[in-house]
Amino acid sequence: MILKKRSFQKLGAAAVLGGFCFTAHCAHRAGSEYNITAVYTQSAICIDGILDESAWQRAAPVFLKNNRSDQEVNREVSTRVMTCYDDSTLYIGFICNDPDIWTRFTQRDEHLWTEEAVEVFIDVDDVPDTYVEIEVSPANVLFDSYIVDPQNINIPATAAFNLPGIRTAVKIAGTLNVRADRDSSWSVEIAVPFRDLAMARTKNVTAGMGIKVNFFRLDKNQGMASAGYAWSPTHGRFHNPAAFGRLLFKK
Ligand SMILES: [Ca+2]
Ligand SMILES: [Ca+2]
Ligand SMILES: [Ca+2]
Repeated sequence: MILKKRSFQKLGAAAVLGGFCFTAHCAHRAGSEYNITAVYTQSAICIDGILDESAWQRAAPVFLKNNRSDQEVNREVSTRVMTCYDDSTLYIGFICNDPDIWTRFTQRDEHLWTEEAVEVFIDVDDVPDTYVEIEVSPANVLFDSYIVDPQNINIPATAAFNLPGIRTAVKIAGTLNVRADRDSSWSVEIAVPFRDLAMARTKNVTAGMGIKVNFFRLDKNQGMASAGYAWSPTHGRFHNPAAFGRLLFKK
């Protein structure tokens, strides 16, 4: 573990002091027009990659756009993202339309962004340069890291960070890594305990709180150009905290 204990403590303290910031000064950022609401659920979410729980039905989806052009993407490669939460856990769901679903990675913290993946950035302490990055591949391989300097990311050091309680699952409608046929979609469920984000000091979030997040996807299909999709587009590198939108918690 290269991330020092001091950094964890700093993260925890800042999470408490910053209070999952939902204050007026947060709204001045470039991504401030992007809001997504996490609906509260008392019934369990089964992390199986199938978004059939009632909470997902109640959660209003957001759609990812082309990260460079800001344009909506074609339906065959469109991406929906939904969020919900309970007293202990934040849940993030992706549904990715995809005619060609593939990935070669098999091990945690491999460089998923060079192939196909969905990504979630979560700024838990309202310090713009520090945030958690989560990626999941179509084979349900996880990359999790804690970014401390978005302009100069030391990948081995940041990837040494692990969210101890994270659970992920992927369900594929199609054939993974069979590239001659035509696939339909892959869906992802991610469960992140709040205690992993706030380092055991902030155990619960409450309605009215907000945290800054962004969602991305990398897609490379046979016969099509490589594409990066974003909720709040950065028009370049994904690592642009100024573009983060806001995740609001509603009971
Ligand atoms: Ca499920
Ligand atoms: Ca694809
Ligand atoms: Ca990691």
